[in-house]
Amino acid sequence: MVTLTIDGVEVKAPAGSTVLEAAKLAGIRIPTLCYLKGINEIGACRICVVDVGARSLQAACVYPVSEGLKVVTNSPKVREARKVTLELILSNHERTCLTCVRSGNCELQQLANELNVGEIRFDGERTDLPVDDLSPSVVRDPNKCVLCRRCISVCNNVQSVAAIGTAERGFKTVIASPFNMALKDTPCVNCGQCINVCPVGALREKSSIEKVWDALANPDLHVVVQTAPAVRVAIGEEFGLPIGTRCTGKMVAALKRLGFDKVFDTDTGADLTIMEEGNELIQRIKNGGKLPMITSCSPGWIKFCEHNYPDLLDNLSTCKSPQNMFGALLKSYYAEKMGIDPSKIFVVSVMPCTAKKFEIQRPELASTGYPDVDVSITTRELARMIKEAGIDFVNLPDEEFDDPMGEASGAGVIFGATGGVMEAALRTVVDKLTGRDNDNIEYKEVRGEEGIKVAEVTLPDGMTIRAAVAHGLGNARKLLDQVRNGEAQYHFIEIMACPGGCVNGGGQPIQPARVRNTIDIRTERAKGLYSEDEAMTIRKSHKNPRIQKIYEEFLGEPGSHKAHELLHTHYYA
Ligand code: HC0
Ligand code: SF4
Repeated sequence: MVTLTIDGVEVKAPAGSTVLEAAKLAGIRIPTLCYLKGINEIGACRICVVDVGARSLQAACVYPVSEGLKVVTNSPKVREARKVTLELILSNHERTCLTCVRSGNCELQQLANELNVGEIRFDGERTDLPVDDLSPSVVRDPNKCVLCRRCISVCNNVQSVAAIGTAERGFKTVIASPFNMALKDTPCVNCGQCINVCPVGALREKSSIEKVWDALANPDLHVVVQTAPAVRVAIGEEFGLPIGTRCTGKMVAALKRLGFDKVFDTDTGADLTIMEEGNELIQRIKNGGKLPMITSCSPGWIKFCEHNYPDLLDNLSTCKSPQNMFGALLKSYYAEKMGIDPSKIFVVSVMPCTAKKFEIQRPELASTGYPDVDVSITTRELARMIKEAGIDFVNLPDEEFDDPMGEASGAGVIFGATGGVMEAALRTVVDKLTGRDNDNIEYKEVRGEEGIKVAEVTLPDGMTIRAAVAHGLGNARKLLDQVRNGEAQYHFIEIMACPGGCVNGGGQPIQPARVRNTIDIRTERAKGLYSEDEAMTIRKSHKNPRIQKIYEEFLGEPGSHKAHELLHTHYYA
């Protein structure tokens, strides 16, 4: 510990910490803009400057504490320096706040308010750059960019994709893709993590809201919606509820009020995925198939694999993602059952994910002759629709998913957290391999935020299933390099593109740095999913009566010809 004084207050802080961290311990808030704990700690924007008695003011987010250091965070000189910096940023900012997607949730707006910026004294030259909206998932508007570099850090350091970086110098500096390519032409995996860390409206999802309104207004269409596991524990944040609040019933009620003909649960698709993926794993183990088998439900991960590990494409499970399995089933089984022509069924998915917008466009995912899913919107877009429709979300009653596709198990629910797919799969695979209804269904080794998690399950016949889980593509890269080099042997690997899994997907409500710097939002949202699983009576996919019925009435057995036609696919390099 070192002792320093901040604004005359004596503070003890761990050696190696920064002035920003020490100030926090003393209850002193230093304003920041580019700083994002654990992701972007580079002192780029200089909003957090403080006086440490040196020749120039220093950035608190990178300045280390030392014994006897005297720091002043609040003096006319410090306040003026911060204000000038902010006014310079604002002078070249497209200030269309009223119509900006981040209005009300913009860290720059908040900062201007807090620093009491009443006028911008330096209105001068402006950059006017084209907006890149060619990606199916991400829109980049450089005119709103504040050059904080959070997006670069998350893309490079966390995701190890490096689709964006800085280009040019001085006033002309921009964040861009190599050779100024459109994002769609780069190895960008559409994960949207850059959107979630952007403090302003420079990055946003490609909105599909109007397509959904149009479908809902079209009397010729039967418009159904499916909601991903992670949406239910995050959407409440858009309406002021605490992070991780379970809002399943209210979400369903809101969707019914928006006018969807049926409201279904992607978790049912997740149960179906476990039936197919579990069967595929058992077959590969028994018949000497390609191992390790790797999950294929995260579309950001699939694209990453195609770009970076084409040699491992045969290791991917051939299962489509739950979103697409469920969509294919809606346009076949459900269409047949309800007597509706599949061409008239319009499937909307609500996902915590921006890469799902890319996934639904993949030509190989249209096995009924129609796209499995017609439009995919994010949690944020759904919240916008609910607000636009004037629905009082917080005071809605809880309502149930619709028959005949509405039932899901707890295994389907936990898909939304890292390790969830693995845990759900183990619940089924262990039962199938032992021929018993095992009680031990919580695989805590694969839960939590450790970057790479490993579990071993030894069966009564002595066989050990070796499983590994990675979340965030930087972690996936580490694990896959071990697999590639033969340093690690597993039967089954779960990979989710986003750190924390879907609960922290690129389409989830955006929490500002001041929240993310103090709370692990991934853990809070995951807790919501695990508690929903605990509250369910059916917690194994193969015990879900709805799933059993779908196999009985339509698919036959897991891995059947029909299941392969509708629920499986192949990816290409
Ligand atoms: Fe996920 Fe999914 S769990 S990818 O994270 O597998 O997006 O929530 O919907 O499809 O079910 C996202 C979340 C899903 C799918 C499911 C899987
Ligand atoms: Fe990088 Fe993901 Fe953003 Fe693409 S969507 S630029 S991969 S962070």
